[in-house]
Amino acid sequence: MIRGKFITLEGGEGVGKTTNMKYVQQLLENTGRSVVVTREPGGTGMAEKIRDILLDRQSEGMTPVTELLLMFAARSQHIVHVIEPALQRGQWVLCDRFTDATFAYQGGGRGMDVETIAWLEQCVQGELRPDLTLLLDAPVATGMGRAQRRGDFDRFEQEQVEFFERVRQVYLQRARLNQRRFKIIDAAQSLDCVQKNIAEAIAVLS
Ligand code: Z5A
Repeated sequence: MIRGKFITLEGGEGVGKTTNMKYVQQLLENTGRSVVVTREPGGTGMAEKIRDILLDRQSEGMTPVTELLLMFAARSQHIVHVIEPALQRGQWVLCDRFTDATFAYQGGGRGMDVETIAWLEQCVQGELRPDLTLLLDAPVATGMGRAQRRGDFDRFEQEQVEFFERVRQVYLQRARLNQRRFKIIDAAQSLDCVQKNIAEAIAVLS
């Protein structure tokens, strides 16, 4: 059995990850792939409960350490019960956010130590890394403007512009350091242009 590929969508708030997940799924299925679509934090019953705690505005006193550990606790469940079995069955896994988000949000946003995050990454994931990461990148104001039209903010969406600027810079820095894995998509463009760029990136992989 040929192992499947692991594709992640990343980016700041409101850049269009959710909008484009279906499109990427369709592209892959059109080439005959069996695709498992999932998200982080979440993707299993227990991990979705952890997601609820992480996003709940009532969890206001949550410390950055708790937040970081909960992200990796959810990820451990997700990898063992969903991601790894699917890849071993030869399915392709398409995930809305993964560990790059932890480096960006907990590292960049909250200022947690990068080496600690890298250590947790190794403990929880072993050698597992995405084969392709589509980084949807747009100015923070563009993404926040789109997300705000939706109303109803979760615990992360209450953060200030400076927080999301740091998140964006860490994403871009990681993309520069891992050019073979990352494809940066200009998400400020029209949806048609964004999807054309996504299709080109996916074509290289398949
Ligand atoms: N988090 C973390 O801190 N650490 C971690 O390790 C992980 C996650 C894994 C939940 O993520 C939170 O978890 C997240 C980071 C944290 N918090 N934040 N912020 P999430 O992925 O569930 O939530 P999100 O990032 O806030 O997603 P979002 O706001 O739903 O953004 P999106 O999915 O990228 O955007 P969208 O819903 O597809 O699009 C937003 C609107 O823009 C919508 O009306 C679209 O129709 C519109 N749109 C999309 N593309 C375009 C274009 N090209 N032009 C015009 N309009 C567009």
